[in-house]
Amino acid sequence: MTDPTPPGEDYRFGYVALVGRPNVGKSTLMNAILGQKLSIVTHKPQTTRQRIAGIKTTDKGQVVYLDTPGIHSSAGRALNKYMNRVAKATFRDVELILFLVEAGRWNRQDRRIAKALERVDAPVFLVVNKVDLVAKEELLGFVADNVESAGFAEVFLVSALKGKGVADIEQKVMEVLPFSMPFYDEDQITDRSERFLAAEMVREALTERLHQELPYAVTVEIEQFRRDKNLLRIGAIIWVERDSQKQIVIGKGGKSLKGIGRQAREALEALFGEKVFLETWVKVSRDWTRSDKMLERMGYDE
Ligand SMILES: Nc1nc2c(ncn2[C@@H]2O[C@H](COP(=O)(O)OP(=O)(O)O)[C@@H](O)[C@H]2O)c(=O)[nH]1
Ligand SMILES: [Mg+2]
Repeated sequence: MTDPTPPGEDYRFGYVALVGRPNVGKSTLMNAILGQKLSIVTHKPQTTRQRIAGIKTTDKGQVVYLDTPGIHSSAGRALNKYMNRVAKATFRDVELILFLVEAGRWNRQDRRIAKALERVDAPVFLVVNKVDLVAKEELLGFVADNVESAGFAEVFLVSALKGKGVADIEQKVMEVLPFSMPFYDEDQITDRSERFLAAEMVREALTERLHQELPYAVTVEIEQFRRDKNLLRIGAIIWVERDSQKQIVIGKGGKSLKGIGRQAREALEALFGEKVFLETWVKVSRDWTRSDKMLERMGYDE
C-alpha cells in the first residue's frame, strides 16, 4: 500500500482458499496474484505440502490467499493424511473458495472435490486454468458440458502462467469479502517464516532436478539462517530415506547437488533480495514420510 491515509470504512479483508487436485496451477495462480514467487511450483504433483498464506494488500483491501496441498486419494502414509487434514481444515476458515480445474479436463478427482465443495458454506468461484493449452471451441464445449449447471458463484477462464484473467479474479474476490480492517502489516506477504521459505526453495530445486520417484522421499531442514554483514548464510540438510537416494541427490562427483544448490541459491536471492551463501548436506532418515514424529521435527505442524 503506497497510500499513506488509513483504510476507510469500505476497506475489505478476508481469507480465500485455493483448492483443486494436484498440478492444476494453484501455486502458480497465487504467485501471479502476488506478483512474486512465494509458493513453489513444479510440473510434479504434490509439490505443496503445507498450507502457505500469500497476503495481497491494496488500497481497497487485504486478501489472504491460502494455497493448500492437493487432496490426495491414497491417504495411507502419514504425510498424505497430514495433507488431507490441512486441505479440509482450510475449507472451514475462509470467506471464499477458488476451485481450480484444468481447461479441457474434468476427471474423477475434480468431481470428488466439486462434490465436497457442495457441503461448504462459503461461495465457490470456479477457475478454469491453463486456457493457453486448449483451442477456443474445445474450451467452450468444456464449459458447456461441465460448468454451466454446477452452481458456481462465478466462472473464470484464465492462464495463471501467462497472467491472463488474473486481475478479473482479484476484482471479484474483493467484492465478496466483508468490510473490515486489515489484519496483517501492509508489507507482510506471507504467514510463513523466512526459514520455511528457504527450505521450500531448496525443495523446489530438488524436485525439479531429480528423478521421477525420488522427490516424494525428500525433505529439507534449515539448520542455519543468519545475516552476516551483506550476506545471508543458509545451511540446509536434505533428508532422504535411503543411501541409494543420497547417492542420486549428490550425483557423480557432486554434480547433481551442485546444480541443485545453484538453482536454490538463485531462487533465494530473488526471494529475499539479498546475496545468499547456501550450504547443503544430504542425510539419511529411514521412512520419514511414514513417521508422525519425523514430520513434527521437520516443522509439519498445523
Ligand atoms: N500452460 C500452462 N501451465 C500452467 C498454468 N498454470 C500452471 N501451469 C503449470 O502446471 C504445473 C503445476 O502448477 P502448480 O502451480 O505447481 O500446481 P498446483 O499443484 O495446483 O499448485 C507447473 O508446471 C506450472 O507451470 C497455465 O496457466 N498454463
Ligand atoms: Mg502447489
